[in-house]
Amino acid sequence: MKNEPTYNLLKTIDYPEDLRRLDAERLPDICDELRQDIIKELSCNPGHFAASLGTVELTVALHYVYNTPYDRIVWDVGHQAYGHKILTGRREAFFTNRKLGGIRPFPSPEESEYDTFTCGHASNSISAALGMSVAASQKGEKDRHVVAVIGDGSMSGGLAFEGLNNASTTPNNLLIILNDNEMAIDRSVGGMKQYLFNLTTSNRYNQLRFRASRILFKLGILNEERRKALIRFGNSLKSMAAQQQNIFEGMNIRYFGPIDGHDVKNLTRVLHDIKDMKGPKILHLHTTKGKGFAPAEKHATEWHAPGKFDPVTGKRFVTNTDGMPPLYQDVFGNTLVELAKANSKIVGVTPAMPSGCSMNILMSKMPKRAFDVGIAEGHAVTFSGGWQKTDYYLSAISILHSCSEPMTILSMM
Ligand SMILES: Cc1ncc(C[n+]2csc(CCOP(=O)(O)OP(=O)(O)O)c2C)c(N)n1
Repeated sequence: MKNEPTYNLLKTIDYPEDLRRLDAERLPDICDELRQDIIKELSCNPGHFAASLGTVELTVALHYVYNTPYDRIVWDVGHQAYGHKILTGRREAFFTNRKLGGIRPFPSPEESEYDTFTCGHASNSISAALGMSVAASQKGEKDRHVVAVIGDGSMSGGLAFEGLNNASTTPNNLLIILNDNEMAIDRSVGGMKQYLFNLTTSNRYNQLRFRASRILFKLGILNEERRKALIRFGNSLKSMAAQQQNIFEGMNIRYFGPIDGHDVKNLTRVLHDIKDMKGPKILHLHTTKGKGFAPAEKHATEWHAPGKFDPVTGKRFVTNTDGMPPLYQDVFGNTLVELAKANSKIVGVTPAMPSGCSMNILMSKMPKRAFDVGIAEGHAVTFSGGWQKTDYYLSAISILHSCSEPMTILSMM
């Protein structure tokens, strides 16, 4: 953090149309000022921090390339959208974030026409955006673009797969942006995370292919009709090289990336290039949660929602809890360990909230008896039900975490 942040450029941006008037060369400066603004505001008025730092360049690029609010951006969860709020008419009001009568922490259509869907729930952006995209084509709004922004953690949720499944066969022009920082609140888990990691390793192939198709489009050699045949050819080549089929392209969803989600100028160029391509598309970005604030980059889980902190040193101001009751989640986490010690048939299951519900205590003490199953509440409950039906484990505990209140299910205790 610079000691004296200045917002010379940012203060000229009240709405995205002001941003769109800027020369693309100025975008890195805007990103810098936006990031400093988020850091400064959040240091004294706490909220979700690391996720919004990781989407600064994406936010600027989206509002620069797309004609918002006519074009629609759907944020998954919405905890990464502070930059979006600041650029869409709420810069002056941002200090009231999360305060009584102030602006809301997550996007909300009741607050702004730029907020296209009420956020909070993970994994629903693809479905919501697909609905908007299909409705737009049915209404003949050929020029209206719809973009869903989803994190790699939220991509592990069943609802995201339901959306992809539907997007693959229902005619639409949706763009899905996969914001892959390898983190949910804790580290991302599961096969999707591993799959995305493997895609990264074939990065060079993807970039070459993307550049080649851009040139072919520009030369008029590649058009929409030839595109599908070429994708299939490209897919076969890539699948052969990686000995693995691209899941998205296998579902007829054109895949681009992975590219650096912090290179705002390149990101803007890529968005321009793919904006008007027909059919569903996915753009895979690599980002760093907490980008631009060293302590948050290093410890993204702690800095997911860190409370107040010193914006220069990064020292967090821990509230004095003397005389206060313990946190609900800590009572839960410690009690779970006590119960598990007393009853060997108890296991813990959490849908991507090990630190949020303090099941990480059980995870560190009895790693074989605690499971993070990803952002997948329905699966968590049914998985626990499966345990409960075996002869070995008559009891299972699963935790549902919906934003702030952990809910405990004790089955067959
Ligand atoms: C259905 C549901 N389950 C759990 C949560 C709690 N939660 C909020 S953010 C988050 C992590 C999201 O990770 P990702 O999508 O990768 O976004 P990132 O934080 O990395 O930007 C979780 C689990 C939620 N909001 N909704």
